[in-house]
Amino acid sequence: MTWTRSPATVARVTENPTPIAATRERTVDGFVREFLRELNFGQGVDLSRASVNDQYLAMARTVRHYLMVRWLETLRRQGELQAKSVAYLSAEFLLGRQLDNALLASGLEEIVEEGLSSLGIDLATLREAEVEPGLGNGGLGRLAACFIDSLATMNVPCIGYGIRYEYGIFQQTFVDGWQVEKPDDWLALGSPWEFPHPEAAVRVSFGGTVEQYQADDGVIRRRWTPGWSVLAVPYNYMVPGFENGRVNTLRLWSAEATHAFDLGIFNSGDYAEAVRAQTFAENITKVLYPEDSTPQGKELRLQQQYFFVAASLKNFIDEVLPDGYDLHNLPDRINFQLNDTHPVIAIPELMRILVDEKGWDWDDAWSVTSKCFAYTCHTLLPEALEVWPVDLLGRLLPRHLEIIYRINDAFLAELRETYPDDELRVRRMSIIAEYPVRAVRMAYLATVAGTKVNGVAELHSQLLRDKVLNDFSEYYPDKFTNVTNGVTPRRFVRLANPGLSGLITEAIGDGWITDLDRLQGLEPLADDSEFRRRFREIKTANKHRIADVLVHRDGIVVNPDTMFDVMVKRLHEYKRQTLKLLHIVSLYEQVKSGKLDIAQVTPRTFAFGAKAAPGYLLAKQIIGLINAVGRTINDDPALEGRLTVAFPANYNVTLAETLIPAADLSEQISLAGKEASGTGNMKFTLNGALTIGTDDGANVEIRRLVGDDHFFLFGLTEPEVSDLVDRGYHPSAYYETNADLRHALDLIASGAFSRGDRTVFEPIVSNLLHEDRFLALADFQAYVDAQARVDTFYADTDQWTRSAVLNVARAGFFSSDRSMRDYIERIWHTPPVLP
Ligand code: 26W
Repeated sequence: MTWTRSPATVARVTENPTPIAATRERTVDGFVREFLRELNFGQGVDLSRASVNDQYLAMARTVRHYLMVRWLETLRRQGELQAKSVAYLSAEFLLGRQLDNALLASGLEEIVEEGLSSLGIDLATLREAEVEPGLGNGGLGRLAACFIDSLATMNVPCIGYGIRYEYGIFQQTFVDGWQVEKPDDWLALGSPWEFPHPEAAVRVSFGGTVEQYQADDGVIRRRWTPGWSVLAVPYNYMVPGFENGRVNTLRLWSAEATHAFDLGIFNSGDYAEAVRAQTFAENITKVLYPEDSTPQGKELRLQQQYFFVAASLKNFIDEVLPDGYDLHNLPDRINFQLNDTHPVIAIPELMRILVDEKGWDWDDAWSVTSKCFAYTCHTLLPEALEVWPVDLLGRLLPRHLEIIYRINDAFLAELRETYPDDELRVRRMSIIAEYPVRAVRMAYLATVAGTKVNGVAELHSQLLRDKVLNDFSEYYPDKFTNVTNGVTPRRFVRLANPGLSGLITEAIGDGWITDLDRLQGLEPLADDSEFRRRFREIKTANKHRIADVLVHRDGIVVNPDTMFDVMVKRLHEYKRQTLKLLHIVSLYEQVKSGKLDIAQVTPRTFAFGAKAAPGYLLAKQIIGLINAVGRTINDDPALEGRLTVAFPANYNVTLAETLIPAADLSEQISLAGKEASGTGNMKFTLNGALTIGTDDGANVEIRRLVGDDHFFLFGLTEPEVSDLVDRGYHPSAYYETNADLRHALDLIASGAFSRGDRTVFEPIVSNLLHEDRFLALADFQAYVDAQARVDTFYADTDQWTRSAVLNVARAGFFSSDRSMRDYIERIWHTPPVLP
């Protein structure tokens, strides 16, 4: 990559004019002193009385002090340089625990471990005290967290802007095998990683009316008089680069009542109403919506979106840019990256600021606005594309709706010039849908206004161009591009898999941590039997580690001497957890009916992790069924302990970090053409699991890179799926003709897993037989055959391990550092700023 080296593209810093505060003493004694000071003066306890939580909070604050000088320095230099930056706008940042990452980035791991141990404190115990900030649903939120980690590590100026939900993604519990949600009170015991700045709060307004007036310059303008407003209070988080001295900022907004709002009511003497108003304001950031594919069209969600986006734009323009900055140059200074459509309301908001507040001409404002945004789409499911009914939008943001209409009018006029005889096409492309209700299509707005639109894997980007946004890709061929997702190797290899990291570093040095392509250096070692032995030893140790966690965390007993076959992701029909379940049920049925000798069955631990959206009933039933099948199988002596189903509750980033490194087999079995990319698939590959997967999302690229011989491909391809659906898909035909499938489904329907009650899982069976939107039955046999290939392959341990090593060696492409390079080259054009 030339840009990393070419000095011409690198902004240079002039001599530092102000003295930098002295760095903290990076010695064990220095750390111990700082830690005890924090414990005494920060927590107000002495060591003998400190609880684990006291110790954790004191340590976290000590560690962040070490990063503070770097953070201040980064901010100061950024203020001086005014280099082009990325503002990553995302309604979700699924950060995971912060402590280990901060220790790693600052190079303090050993000092802290030693220092604590000299005080008789075990670092591992303190680690466990951290409650992860679960401010995201799944892939999209975790991707945002990986991206900001990579940008900091690559010295690229970036601000993450998002929402500080008081309650993150719900805690999943199982009651009799059924999902029961509990609120995620992650702030209850204190949150040492955030820096609140109430003095920097900004006002965000909603509702009200719009009127026409003649301005002083004689021009007719529109004036928005909002009906109510709230305060947005920023909470800053450090985003430390890996051992490079850079600390970027993540700014999450929290809603509070404004004074004016309180006072007006308070003065009227209605104290209870004043308090109600406060609660109303704070509701905006109270809770993360737990739907990760079907937008509910809830007003509060639109409030959240506008709230964080309006606060972020204002913050950037008023605080980050220097006084008197000429906003005509904004596109040279910033790129607002829209993480899916959730922040797309930022587009009319910038237009409103320029036209209404700054008094610009519409055309000038559009010319700047249409150069500042780029849009990433993360889905292919039509039901996941956000639309906002104009009723709702007009009530909440009347001026923004007007602006959207005007953008659309101009766009449609332009289209009619290009397609004078194709009114049908023009209507198809309208930003405003007319049916079933008049509504704004946020993806279309983002496409019209953005400089670029990207999908998140090659296949996904191609399907966006050819299907979902086909008219737009014909009209704007140059706007469309691909950036394949990636994951940060710091968190998901270096921290999550210390054993493997040590082995890799021993073999090729530690450069891979920031240059993951170097993993290629492991390739020859796949043929080295001693290396394979150690690789296997590490995998086994990782299985013991997760086995330990599962016993203590969930009371689940697993056997580390089995194949770990893992499927962890949100529960969704398109991801097809039921397909894996049918394979398990079929194996069980065949053993019970005597068709299969249990001694012939490869011992496996089938692990699941999945949260269902609380309102997604079928998904919740599938969870109930997995647990029911698990109970039956785990308790059946006929299986001689050879098959175990492990479904720990509340899968989250923390659990992923111990579960993924223990996996032998990675299940990536979505229906082809439905999973935009997947990022779990990449984490497994990097940790030496082999994939059983369809030709979907980033699986396509994983398979191409690791090679067909080291990947278990099965199932219909996307064109085959389209074909079959066009011809008419009849799932019952598979049931009729495939005896194994029929027996498995019949066993579920018989009540065998529900104490004889045939009604409990009837909806799942009947859905599969009569609807099966995601063609699980069509792919069943291919999947079972692929699993048989897995068994045969696994029986040859050396062969399997060799493939696992090659998976790691060939997966360097899936670093989020590479994704960031692609965004920089194809979309942002933001050079790194060298220290
Ligand atoms: C409620 C509305 C809604 C709709 C879609 C909320 C959230 C979404 C997201 C786009 C869902 C999501 O997380 N998509 C996932 O994004 C990952 C990162 O790009 C991909 O790897 C996954 O394939 C994709 O499902």
